[in-house]
Amino acid sequence: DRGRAVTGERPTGARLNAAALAGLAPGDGLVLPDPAALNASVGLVHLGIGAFHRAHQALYTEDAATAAGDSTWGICGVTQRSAGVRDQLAPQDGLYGALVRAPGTTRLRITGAVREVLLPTDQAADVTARFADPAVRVVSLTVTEKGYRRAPDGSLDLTHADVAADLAGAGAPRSSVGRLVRGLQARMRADAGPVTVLCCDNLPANGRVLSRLVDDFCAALPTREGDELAAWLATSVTFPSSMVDRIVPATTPEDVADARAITGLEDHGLVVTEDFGQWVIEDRFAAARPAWERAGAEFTADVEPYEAMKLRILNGSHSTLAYLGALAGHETIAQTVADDRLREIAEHLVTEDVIPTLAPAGDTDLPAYGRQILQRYTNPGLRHRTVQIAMDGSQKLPQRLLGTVRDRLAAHEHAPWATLGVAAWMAYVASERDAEGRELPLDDPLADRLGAVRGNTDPAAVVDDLLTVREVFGTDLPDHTVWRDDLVAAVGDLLAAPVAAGGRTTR
Ligand code: CS2
Repeated sequence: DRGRAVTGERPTGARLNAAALAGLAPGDGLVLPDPAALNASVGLVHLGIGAFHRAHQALYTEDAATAAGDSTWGICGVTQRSAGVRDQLAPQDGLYGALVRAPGTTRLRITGAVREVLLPTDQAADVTARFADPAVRVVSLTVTEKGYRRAPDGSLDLTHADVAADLAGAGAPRSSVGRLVRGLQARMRADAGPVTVLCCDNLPANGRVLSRLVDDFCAALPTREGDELAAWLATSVTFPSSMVDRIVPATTPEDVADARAITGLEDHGLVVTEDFGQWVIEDRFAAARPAWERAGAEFTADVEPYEAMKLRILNGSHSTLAYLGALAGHETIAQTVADDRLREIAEHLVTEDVIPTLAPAGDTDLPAYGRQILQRYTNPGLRHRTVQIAMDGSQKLPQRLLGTVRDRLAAHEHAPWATLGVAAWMAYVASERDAEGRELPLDDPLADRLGAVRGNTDPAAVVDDLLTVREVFGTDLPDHTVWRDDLVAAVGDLLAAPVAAGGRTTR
């Protein structure tokens, strides 16, 4: 078997925690944290402690701290709204496992990177105290694309009820930007010193995007209050951009059972991921940071080419495969790329449409980078569901596919494969069921608006209606009639017959 590294018997149902950790021995397939990590003090606050953070930045942070022998970088994770992660990790002394699935092998890494989890609606004062703590020198975020509450023009949506409440300042902050700005304000008042705000969401120029939203929030505050805060931010806080990459599907009961088979313990905080990770960070810190370079992160003066490369090649092909795969009745991305016609679409997308739009990213070999990504998708151990990636399409399409479309159109070229990806999103939104008759969920913050085309089988009507969604297509793309006609043709093909079911869409 996997070399079960458990010493002694334990009652079934025993939970992973610090005491149970002492009874485990590292071995084949089981990696344990340095016990000293459990005594680390909090140095980093993370907003949005979902599975992605726990499988990516948290592990880099733990590795960096171990390599540097620095015990001042424990993580305080702040959940967005639900008590889930806090209730999973608190009884486990913050410990959880990352099940790393490579083709043919699985290992379980237990980590102690997260030292505290706070539920902001319940523990607002504790969140504020962390922001105001001089020992905290980095605040990072993964709150997902929709978590930034942007208006169609990219500014902070001041009309959103949560943002408006946070500006009014009554009660605990409810929006991510509000929570961040109110926390920074507490830090200023406490004179707790400079801090770096590090955005780790899949948005291009993510540091600049966040810095602008923070500025918008300050500008909407009463003048004196806003000016004072803006002046402090200008001298004490930086917002570097970063490119993050690691595939982290939702944890399944099978993953939990596999982890249990290795440790004999229940882990309610388990995450599952691949044996690949990348993190490229703009080197612009206002204060100290973990020695992330010792854990494999790369630092660079200009991260934007890396972000465009990753968003357009990986996330662009991921979303395209997710919509095409879901329509065709494929449950996972691995199943989707096992379908030759769908895999070929992703290959064409990367090499013919995306790569010509990209600037060099360091010395990255772009075709090889693209091939490696498509290879990662074949990993049979990752049951990454197409409908999981399909969610929040309105928030994802612009940076994943529409930048490619715009750049190709500006160069007087077609972008047939990226256009097919956009058409697949439209067909997905319009379809109530997949090729096998199973229901397709429409999980999107704009679902009310998008839902108007659900069940509509007229491709021109679907395209023309969805093109008016300014949050997605802006004001330029709807006017591009040639592109609109290409979309109508592709949506027509997909609605008539999804690709794998024999549609005409592969050119
Ligand atoms: C995926 C990403 O869910 C999605 O939309 O495309 O989460 C993807 O797995 C990561 O960005 C990979 O780094």
